[in-house]
Amino acid sequence: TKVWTFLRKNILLIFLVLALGIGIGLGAELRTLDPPMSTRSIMYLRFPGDILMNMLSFLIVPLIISSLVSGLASLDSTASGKMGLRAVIYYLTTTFAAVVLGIVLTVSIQPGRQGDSDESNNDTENENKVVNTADTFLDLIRQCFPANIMEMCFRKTVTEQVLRGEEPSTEDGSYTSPASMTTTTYTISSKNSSHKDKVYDPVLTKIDGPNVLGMVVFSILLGVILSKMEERGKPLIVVFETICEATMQLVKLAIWYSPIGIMCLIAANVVDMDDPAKTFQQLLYYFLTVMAGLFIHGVVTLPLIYFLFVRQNPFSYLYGVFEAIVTAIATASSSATMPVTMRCLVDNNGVDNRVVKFVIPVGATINMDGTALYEAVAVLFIGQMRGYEMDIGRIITISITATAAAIGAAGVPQAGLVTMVIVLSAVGFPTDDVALILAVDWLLDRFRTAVNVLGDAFGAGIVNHLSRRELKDIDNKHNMVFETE
Ligand code: DAS
Repeated sequence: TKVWTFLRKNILLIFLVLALGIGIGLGAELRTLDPPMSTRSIMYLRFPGDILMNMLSFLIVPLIISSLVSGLASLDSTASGKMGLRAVIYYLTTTFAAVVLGIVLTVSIQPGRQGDSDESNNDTENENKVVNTADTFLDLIRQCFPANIMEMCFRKTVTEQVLRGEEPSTEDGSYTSPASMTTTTYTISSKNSSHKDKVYDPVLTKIDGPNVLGMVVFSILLGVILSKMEERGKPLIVVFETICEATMQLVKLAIWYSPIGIMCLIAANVVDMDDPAKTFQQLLYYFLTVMAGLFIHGVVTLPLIYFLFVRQNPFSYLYGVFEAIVTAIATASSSATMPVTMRCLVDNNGVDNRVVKFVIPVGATINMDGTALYEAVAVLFIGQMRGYEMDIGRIITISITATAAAIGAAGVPQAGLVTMVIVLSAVGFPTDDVALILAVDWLLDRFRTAVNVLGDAFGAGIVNHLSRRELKDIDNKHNMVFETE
């Protein structure tokens, strides 16, 4: 019976582990087919995975808006202010710690100088492409103030022309700022580009995505205002609470379906990937440096910080969010993983609902430790490989801009690769140089997304612990009102 209870309790986890294993095995098996699988059959193989991606993406807009509005409306302004401050301090310090770790590892391992580096000093005269760092920051702020609520939820941005150095434009003539890549809704496929050809001609695939940053700002403001309106705010708060509850029920559906989707996503990816032996030849040290950094940050630094604050076993906490980690690896998107993260924290880790509703949507949008670490390593690696001079000034610039670029990256696949142009142009490297690391990016993307999600999850636990007194006060106040009624 003990075995039975264990199985029943962990059934979803078991399914997920099986999904991972079967996905990799199936993909590896299908790769050996002769003739190789056609693009069409790979599409069919991926289909159940696409449905999972859609299910999760569908939930993002209602979940972010309803959870932030109802979460903030249920707190008083001192509690939400304190909680917000704690969360922001946590986000910034952990992101910066990740960048520093990345820099230390890259400077000591020197991945760009290992192996045959026939790339060095080639094409140094490449002129810098359009990206202007100041414009990019302005654009980030611009996104916090969406002009149109519909556009905020269904935005499309144009990135293709930006990367190619042309003037951006949209078919309908609406305005798209030159740096809209900061929350790109596109992904770069590495399929047709090989860093050996030194041609950076990204194939950009459209993913329509919401302006999550704008949504977060709007919802926070609305939540705070509603909380101040007392009785008159109540009806609308109840509406948002109900939407939030219902959406969380929908998340359950997606979670139970996720093993099938994850298995197919992984299998299709394994079938579709370029020959690993060839791909990793030159990038092996770079890949290992990023992976080592992600591993140290995710399994040592973050758990340690959690333990220092909360004094509880960080690894059982990590175990509680395992589903979210696997979903992050399969989807490569922290936004898509957000619903799963929220459920795990409430159901498995006992984090207060109000903290989760507040900290996770914001964290999934701006807190990206994995991406920050990766951007720092990637830019330093490019510098080493090309033989550019890396003085302390440049390293400091990298550490600051990598943090900013990670904050600006949207939670969609390979967004970090696109915002890396900010870091590259800040240190004066040709932005075309991202081509050097393109080949392994799809894989690194999955692991950095997992660390991004882990950072949010630990953050929620820490903020929850630090805010326990305020939360209790609010509960007491509610109880008192209830009793006097
Ligand atoms: N894949 C991303 C995420 O969703 C960001 C990135 O590309 O680094 O977290």
